[in-house]
Amino acid sequence: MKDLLSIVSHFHLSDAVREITPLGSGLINDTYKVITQTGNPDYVLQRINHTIFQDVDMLQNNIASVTRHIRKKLEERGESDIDRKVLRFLPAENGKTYWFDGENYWRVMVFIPRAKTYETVNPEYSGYAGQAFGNFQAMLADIPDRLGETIPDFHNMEFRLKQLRDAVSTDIAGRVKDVQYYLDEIERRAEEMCKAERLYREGKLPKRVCHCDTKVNNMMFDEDGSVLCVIDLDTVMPSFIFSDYGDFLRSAANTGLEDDKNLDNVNFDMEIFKAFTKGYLGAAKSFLLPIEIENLPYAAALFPYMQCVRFLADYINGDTYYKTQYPGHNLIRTKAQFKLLQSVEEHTPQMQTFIDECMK
Ligand code: GN1
Ligand code: MG
Repeated sequence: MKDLLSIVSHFHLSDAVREITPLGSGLINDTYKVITQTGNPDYVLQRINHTIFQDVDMLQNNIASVTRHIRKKLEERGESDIDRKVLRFLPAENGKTYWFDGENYWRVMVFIPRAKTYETVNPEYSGYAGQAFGNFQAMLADIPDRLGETIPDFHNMEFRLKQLRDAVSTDIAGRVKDVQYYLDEIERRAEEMCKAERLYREGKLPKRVCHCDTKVNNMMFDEDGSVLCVIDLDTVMPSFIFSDYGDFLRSAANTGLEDDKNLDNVNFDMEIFKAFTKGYLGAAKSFLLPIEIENLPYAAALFPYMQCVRFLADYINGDTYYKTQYPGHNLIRTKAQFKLLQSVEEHTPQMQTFIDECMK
């Protein structure tokens, strides 16, 4: 706490600190709530994982562009309560929106009061989330600044497969022998799953500014269930719209946990799918191309697949990327994501029919 206090002292908080406590469940950065004497406002302190986000300056510049642009849009629309609808980062004493303490990078943002995050949502909330991510993409469509790729090739499936294959050939932790079944299942689908990259190279599929981490817990809901804002902006960058559509469904339409040990719990929930898709298309169909819409079921499969590949690669590499809670955690995650993928695959024809109906 003392160390955290001294970090916070480099930012211009409007009030004295009462307490700093851990916050959230992200797998990458460390997050704390900074509770002030008056609570008006409280703040969020984050240690940026700079092994993963290696260009912190670019990262914070991206976030500044995105939040500035969204703030402007909200103001133009005459929205009220704007500080609860877009994140606001505090400058540190060096004038930047982050502080380097010689070892770690830190940032502070204003805590959004009376807002909630969820690990699971019902269909109604999924509908709101669909609209919110559609709107988020729409608002960012005319962002004037060029955003950098904070993690190069982040959602590039060919690159993720290469990472897995490299991990397999090095086999540094001697784990490949235990996961052959999953490796085979992954390879069997590899070509189909790299479709987006091919369409992009052929000039048929665009990249747009996307959020790229649309896990359900990266969204803030107001007390009445409406969506306030999207958080965790570290990965906002040009990508295929599949990123946002697919990753939300991967997390929200899973009837089990991302790391469920009981695979019977893990299935793809069509009610969540329908509500989210309807909300998303309502907000996004005016700018989406037919090829993007046609491939939404592909996107629903791509993200459990990609996450399966990423968790498995990390397992094989000896658990160096994701925070884990117990030995074998990344393998449990791999299995759960694979089960989800299988369930998505079974539902593909139904998804297609539903999307066609929405577009009529
Ligand atoms: C990470 O930080 P968090 O938990 O929101 C990861 C995502 C994964 C997700 C899996 C920068 O997101 O890409 O989908 O874990 N973020 C990064 O739960 O790798
Ligand atoms: Mg997060």
